[in-house]
Amino acid sequence: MKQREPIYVTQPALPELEDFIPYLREIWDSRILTNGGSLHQRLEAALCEYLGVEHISLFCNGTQALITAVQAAGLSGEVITTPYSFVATAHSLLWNNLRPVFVDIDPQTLNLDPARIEAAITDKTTAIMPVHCYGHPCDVQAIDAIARRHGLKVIYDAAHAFGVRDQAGSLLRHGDMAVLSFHATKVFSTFEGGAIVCRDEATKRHIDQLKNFGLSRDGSTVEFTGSNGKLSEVHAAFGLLQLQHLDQALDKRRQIDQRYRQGLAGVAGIRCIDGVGEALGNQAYFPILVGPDYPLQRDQLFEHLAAHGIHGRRYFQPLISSLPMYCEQPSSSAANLPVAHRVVDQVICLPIYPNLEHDNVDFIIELIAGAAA
Ligand code: T4K
Repeated sequence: MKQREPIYVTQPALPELEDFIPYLREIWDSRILTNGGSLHQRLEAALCEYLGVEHISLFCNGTQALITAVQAAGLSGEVITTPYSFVATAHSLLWNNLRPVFVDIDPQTLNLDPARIEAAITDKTTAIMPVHCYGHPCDVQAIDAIARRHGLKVIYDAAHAFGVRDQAGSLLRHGDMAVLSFHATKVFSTFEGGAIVCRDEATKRHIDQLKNFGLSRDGSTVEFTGSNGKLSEVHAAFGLLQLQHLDQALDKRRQIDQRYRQGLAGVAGIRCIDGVGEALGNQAYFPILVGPDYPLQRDQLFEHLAAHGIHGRRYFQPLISSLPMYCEQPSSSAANLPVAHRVVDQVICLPIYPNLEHDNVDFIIELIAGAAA
């Protein structure tokens, strides 16, 4: 068998290094390195246009953006969220002294199950924080309707959902705010980075102050207990350059996604996750569920792939609700979260990234199908 380089769950698509130099020269010439310089402003404008949203505030990472979004929303008490996500989702609540209340996920979308949300609402609930997991849309209509009925805010953790559209436009236009991650492992990256998409200029101004220590706009005083969430000019420059290549990168992801789906379609016990209500996906992840009809258990398949140099990930194991700082809460009980517990024992995210060669995709498909044969 041909010797292959190890293949990881993702790999950033980098532009030519030479193309980055003019941006660096601009920074060297201006000597403005951070604090909302011109590249930062250009990236905000470019992202508003690319994503089809009106107000965006850039951040140094998605976690700080989430923490600040929650702070800007002025929440108290309890926030309903999903156990099936990266830990940053719930951590952003703890950082704001809020109690996450975990609600189970929908078995089809793996997103917060709207049918279970209302039973978890108490007189302390002030918001819902759903996650568009793997970039696939939550049931935004149902969630937004519940929020309106109960006077709750909605902050979407849209860390995976860059560029995803539903029938009417950007998925990011739902809820009071939507939070993006531009981490190296995301479809659009600024090395580290993130953003809050919000609905009006006043909220954006407030967020811009919160990410800048709470300083007043003229810098003469401090109005809020803000933090430092700013994105530097070098990061913004990389974002501007990445954006030029993004459509091409997304096309390559789509081809790989299609290849996996076709190749795995006939393999009993393997289920590929579809984006429900998605007009345009971003193919950020390729999760499969290894069901009881497959001859190997999930961990056996995971090890089988790893033995052949294919390093998928079991995102999102362990469930957030199983982690030490969350597991004592009543909503964390396994009985409250049966779907999340089942899915987290079945999932493998297979490698997907723009430069993943098609023969490697075929090799991964063969390994999965071959083990079933
Ligand atoms: N909300 C959700 C739903 C999230 O998924 C995340 C982050 C956040 C909020 C918070 O956003 P940020 O604060 O991160 O902006 C990764 C990422 O660190 C994290 O951003 C991401 N979610 C999470 C799902 O995955 P790890 O620990 O799995 O990453 P790591 O370093 O093991 O990378 C995975 C693979 O990617 C490596 O095996 C190789 C490859 N890789 C990675 C990096 C960092 C590269 O090729 N180059 C790289 O620079 O957490």
